[in-house]
Amino acid sequence: MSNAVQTHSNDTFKKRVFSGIQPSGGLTLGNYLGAVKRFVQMQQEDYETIYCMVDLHAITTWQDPKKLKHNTRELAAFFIASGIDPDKSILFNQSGVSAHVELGWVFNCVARMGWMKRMTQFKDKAGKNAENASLGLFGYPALMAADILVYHATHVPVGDDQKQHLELTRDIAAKFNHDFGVDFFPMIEPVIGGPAARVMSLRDGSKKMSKSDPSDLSRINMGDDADTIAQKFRKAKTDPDALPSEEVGLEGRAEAKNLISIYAALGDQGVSDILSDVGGKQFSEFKPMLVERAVEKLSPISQEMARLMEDTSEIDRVLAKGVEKATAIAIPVLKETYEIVGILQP
Ligand code: AQP
Repeated sequence: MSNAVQTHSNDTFKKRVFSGIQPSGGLTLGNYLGAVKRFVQMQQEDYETIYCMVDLHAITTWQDPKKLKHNTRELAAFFIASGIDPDKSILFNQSGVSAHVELGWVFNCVARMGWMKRMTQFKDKAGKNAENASLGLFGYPALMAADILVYHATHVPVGDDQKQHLELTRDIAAKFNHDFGVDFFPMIEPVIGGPAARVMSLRDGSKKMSKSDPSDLSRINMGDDADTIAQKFRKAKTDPDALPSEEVGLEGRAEAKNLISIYAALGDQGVSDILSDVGGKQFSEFKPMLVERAVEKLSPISQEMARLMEDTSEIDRVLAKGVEKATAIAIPVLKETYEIVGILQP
């Protein structure tokens, strides 16, 4: 490798998507509508797509070693069953490509403590006992920046909760480029939006639907059967009023807005189109429509996940191939980064 530092102009980066999900057990409708459904759409568009099971992120909070491998394979099954085609997208687990951690270390040295301290996800996850949180949880966003930038990815589809981490990724790329006088890392474009950018709890419309919520009734899990889905939507919190015909009528009605948004996202429709159809209906009429649509959409995914998990050798083959393809992109970026930083590579 030459000693010359290679630079890039921002518009010469290939259109490349990167995103990941933690195999921390339990997948929700929020992960599907907020993330994976968009991953599948972007795979069909004009992008090279790279999707990752971020197992090293998962261990920033305690993971049972007896379950982590199972959860990683199950997450791969979820990706594939939802429509990620391993021949079109690169699908792999993060720990298989050690360049993530190496670039993550460089970014630990670029990111500032003050930036990290502002991260609301750290504050939420660490809770009141931040002194006892792992150093990994604190440094999570620097590793996340490395996950993305080690592929020179340009677009990152995520749910709304990840917005702040993506802003930090841009800050890290900008500071690196500035400090070393290069134009090496791209300014990523977050891809966030649509009716399901933030799917809320079915029990409390002010909280994100989340796998770690103590109430199972708060979420739809990707493995829930039709009866369970029906029961959870039946019990979902609502208000006594009829549904409005226009979006403005959802203001101040977080639970109603959430159920309508889920219905819209499941059917690839806009919220206003839905409201022009269902405006005036009571929840007792609307909820069965929601159940029908959710079961129709989610049951085939659950069934395919179960099939893939019967013999996991197919998943393991896909991931091994994914690691190979991802490594081929990541290593040159890492080497060039070391070159820029001045690290000796004998
Ligand atoms: N409720 C949600 N609405 C929209 N998008 C969501 N995502 C997660 N929940 C929602 C998106 O899914 C992707 C993977 O997220 P992750 O691996 O970071 O999982 P998470 O955010 O940790 O998921 P949970 O369920 O919220 O876990 P806990 O309870 O542990 O915090 C991301 O793109 C995320 O935006």
